Parts: sequence; structure tokens; C-alpha cells
Amino acid sequence: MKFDGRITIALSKGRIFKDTLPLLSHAGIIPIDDPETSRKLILDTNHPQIKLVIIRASDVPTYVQYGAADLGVAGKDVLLEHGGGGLYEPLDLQIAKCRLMVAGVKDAQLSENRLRIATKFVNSTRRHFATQGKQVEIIKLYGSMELAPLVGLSDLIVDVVDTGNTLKANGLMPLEHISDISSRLVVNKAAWKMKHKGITELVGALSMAVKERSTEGKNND
Ligand code: PRT
Ligand code: MG
Repeated sequence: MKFDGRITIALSKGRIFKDTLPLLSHAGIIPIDDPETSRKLILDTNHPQIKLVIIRASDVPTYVQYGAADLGVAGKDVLLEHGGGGLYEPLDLQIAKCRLMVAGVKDAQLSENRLRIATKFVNSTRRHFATQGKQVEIIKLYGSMELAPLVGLSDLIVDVVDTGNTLKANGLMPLEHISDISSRLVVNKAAWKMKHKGITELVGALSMAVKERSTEGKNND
């Protein structure tokens, strides 16, 4: 496939990179360096016009919003916190799936007035408890939320959960489901107009890759 113009795609290391790679490769885009071993933050691909920038997962929407990257891949959890300004979200890539959950110790009181909730998902947490009409005090953390209830920092946490093993290993359990999460392709609104041809081709190719992957999945069932 031929793409018009230069296109930069923002990705984070780890599960998003790992799961996006096969989709990109389906669209004919193959990175030349491996971000897990290379220290480069800008990766060339087999396609001279397409570059990948490797950044923190929670920074992806910001890079794309400001046009420092034309496209990016970000978890819906991260997008809900960012707010989505300056971005289109044309495609659910159906990768890095998990659930945003309220969690705590087994007999945690969910009805106490003025619960303390530790989380890095401040906006989603505020929205969730506001819908229930509950007063909560939110304590912003940047990681290892599971520790907070164990040391008396909070009553509950809000975090993304996949297997639930991390909660379990720390004597916690999922208590309430907030939303299902998967990673989304995001596109800078100005780039969508300025580089329309290249970007729509790329979105189309990725969309085909997602569809084929899901039918392969069904055939394997
Ligand atoms: O690591 P960094 O601080 O840079 O950012 P990040 O942790 O947000 O990035 P990364 O790469 O870990 O996650 C990127 C995206 O993957 C997230 O924004 C989610 O949309 C998605 N995702 C899917 C997950 C998980 N599954 C997941 N399990 N993100 C994080 N986790 C954490 C979870 O919070 C728990 O602490 O992994 C741990 C193990 O989960 P269990 O339930 O399988 O034990
Ligand atoms: Mg992480």
C-alpha cells in the first residue's frame, strides 16, 4: 500500500505496542527497530513516510491533540481521563482489553458516606460515584493503587483489571464494574483534514486488520 505524505504514529511500549504490531503489519507497516531493546524514541518503519514515536501510554492523547503525532493508540481509560479534545476516535482496535473497576477488601463498605478512593483515573472515578449520588474523596496516585487500601490510605481503589491476579495477590477483589476498556486509534483533527488521503487509507487498512482478526478469532472457537 502507498501512503501519501509523512505520517507519525504514537504508541506506548508494552502491551499496546505488542498488540498493535500485528495490525500495523497487516497494513504493510513494519518497524525497523524493536522499542523493547532500542533506546530510540523515534522508530523508522519499512515505509519511508511513516514513523513511530514511543511514549508513555498516558501521554499519547496529548501528543496527538497537539499534532506532534498524527495518529496514536491509547486505552479508553486514558482517553476518558484526557477528555478527547482535538482528537477523532475512528476505530476500536479491540486490543489490550480490560475493565475499569472499583476494588477493595472483601467486606469493604461501599455505602459509607465520604469514601476515600485512590486512583489515577480521577475523572472516571468522580463521574462514576457522582452518578450514584455518592460523596467521595479522591486521592490521585500514579501507580501501585493496590497498596492504598492495605496501608490505610484509602477505603477503595479504581483501577483497570485484566485477569484480577494483581488484586487477588494483594487480598483485594473487584467490587463494581465501571466500564469495559479497549485501545482506540486516535487521530489529530487537523491532520485528518490536511493528510486526509494518507490517513483514511491507513485507518481503512487497520480497520480491515481488526475485522479479519475478529473473524479469525471466531473461526478458531
Ligand atoms: O506503565 P505506564 O505508567 O507507562 O502506563 P500504563 O500502565 O497505563 O501503560 P500500560 O502499557 O501498562 O497499559 C496501557 C493500556 O493497556 C492501559 O491504558 C489499558 O487500557 C490497557 N490494559 C489492559 C491494562 C491492563 N490490561 C492491565 N492489566 N493496563 C494496565 N493493567 C495493569 C492493572 O492495572 C494491574 O495493575 O496490569 C496489572 C495486572 O492486571 P491483572 O488484572 O491481569 O492482574
Ligand atoms: Mg503499566
